[in-house]
Amino acid sequence: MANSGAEKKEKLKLYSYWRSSCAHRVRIALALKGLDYEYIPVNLLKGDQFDPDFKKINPMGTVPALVDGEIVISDSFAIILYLDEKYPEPPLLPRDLHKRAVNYQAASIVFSGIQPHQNLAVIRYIEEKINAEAKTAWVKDAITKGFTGVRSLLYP
Ligand SMILES: N[C@@H](CCC(=O)N[C@@H](CS)C(=O)NCC(=O)O)C(=O)O
Repeated sequence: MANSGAEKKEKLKLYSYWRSSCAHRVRIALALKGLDYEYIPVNLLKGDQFDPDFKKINPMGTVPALVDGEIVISDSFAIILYLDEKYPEPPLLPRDLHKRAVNYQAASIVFSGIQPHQNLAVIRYIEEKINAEAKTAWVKDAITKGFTGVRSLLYP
């Protein structure tokens, strides 16, 4: 029983990379909540994400991944919602349903309309199969379309 008390107090662990926008949004949420956590670096440029030990944490081989005792969550949006539900103060989302929906939509544009198109694996693939110019044009297009969408949503 003494053990289960200790488990409850176990520090959160965040597998992260400093240049990862997905990990960055989780770090922002943790900071807003004032939560202490252990930072475990996963160097994406050196290929740490393919390490079999890391793949046991996140079989997708991406950061971020949050470990909370027995619970492992490996998607930034899911992590942020989990943190907001487990630690409700201060809330990350407005109470107003419409404003909340706008927040979800903006988040969705970022996590499904922008980030996957310019993820490391994707841009490496384009560079390898086509060339560096095609990669840059592709990334620029995805980011421009996405942020144009976010701007129209926030400033209709
Ligand atoms: N939907 C996931 C995507 C995670 C993701 O793609 N992370 C990128 C960094 S932002 C990554 O780890 N990429 C590694 C790679 O492409 O090899 C999330 O929002 O957490």
